[in-house]
Amino acid sequence: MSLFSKFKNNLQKTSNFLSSNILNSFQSKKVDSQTLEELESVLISADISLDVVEKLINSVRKVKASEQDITNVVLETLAKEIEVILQPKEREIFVENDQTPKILIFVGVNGSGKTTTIGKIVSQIRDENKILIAACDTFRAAAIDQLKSWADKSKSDFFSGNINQDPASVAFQATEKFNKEGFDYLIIDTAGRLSNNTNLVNQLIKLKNVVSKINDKTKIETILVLDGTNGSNMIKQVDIFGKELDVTSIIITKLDGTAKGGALISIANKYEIPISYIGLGEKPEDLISFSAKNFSRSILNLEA
Ligand SMILES: Nc1nc2c(ncn2[C@@H]2O[C@H](COP(=O)(O)OP(=O)(O)OP(=O)(O)O)[C@@H](O)[C@H]2O)c(=O)[nH]1
Ligand SMILES: [Mg+2]
Repeated sequence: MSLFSKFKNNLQKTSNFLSSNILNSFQSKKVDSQTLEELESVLISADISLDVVEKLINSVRKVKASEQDITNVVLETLAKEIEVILQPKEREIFVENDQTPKILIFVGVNGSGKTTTIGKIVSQIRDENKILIAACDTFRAAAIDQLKSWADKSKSDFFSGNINQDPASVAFQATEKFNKEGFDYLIIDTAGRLSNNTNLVNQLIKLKNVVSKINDKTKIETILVLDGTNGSNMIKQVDIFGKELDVTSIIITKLDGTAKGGALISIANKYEIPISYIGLGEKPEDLISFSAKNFSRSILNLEA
């Protein structure tokens, strides 16, 4: 299956919602205040933020009434405008032929898809790389087992501590192992919540500081995993995690399960942080490098 078909097939909830409602709005084949108002309401319902909606409406306003196929021109105009917003945020974490080792710390609220995303990434890059996976989610035993099974499947090295051990101390030990044994990547899974009243973000800052203290040579990527079905509530999470943890990239999961995929555009518009992958299902191959063009055309049901 081509990369574009994958986008198109798995973003159908959002694209069905958007394209069918936009088609409905422009039944009159006119671009006037009424159709623009209807379009505005459709875009807002897909969890696209107001400032972005305004930009999009302004671009559609310029569509000439003389156009033969108004709806198609409207969809093309929207796709282009959305692509312009998304384009600067495209970013690959694993660049081909880039041999520099990296430490990747995955953060995000519970259930956002951190552990699954790590599993998918490791399955995709294991052939060319020596990977150490560290289970710094010490909150639940099941979390450690879940990560271990992905490590086993991909034949990656696995490091874990004890249940309820301080996550930063597990990260410390894992980084020591990483330093000594010549790995390409250290991938750190963290908990989305903690057993005591410790503030999650403070605990993660501590973990990151510990890692950078015992390894100040390797680049640390902090990757924020967001649950796409949360729609515009994802914004709150970027606000909470983004600044204090100096997040270097965002991954949005579960976009196969929501009609609110438009929220991704709001995030791209609001923050400088790039988007590296999107999750379009539960299988390893369902984690896909983010592409501005594929995303913007798919959610409007247009061809590649
Ligand atoms: N449909 C779909 N499901 C996904 C995707 N990514 C993750 N999931 C599912 O979401 C659920 C939660 O994923 P986890 O990886 O356990 O989430 P987590 O962030 O590690 O959660 P905690 O460990 O509790 O903090 C699992 O059932 C995953 O299979 C995706 O892209 N699409
Ligand atoms: Mg987890």
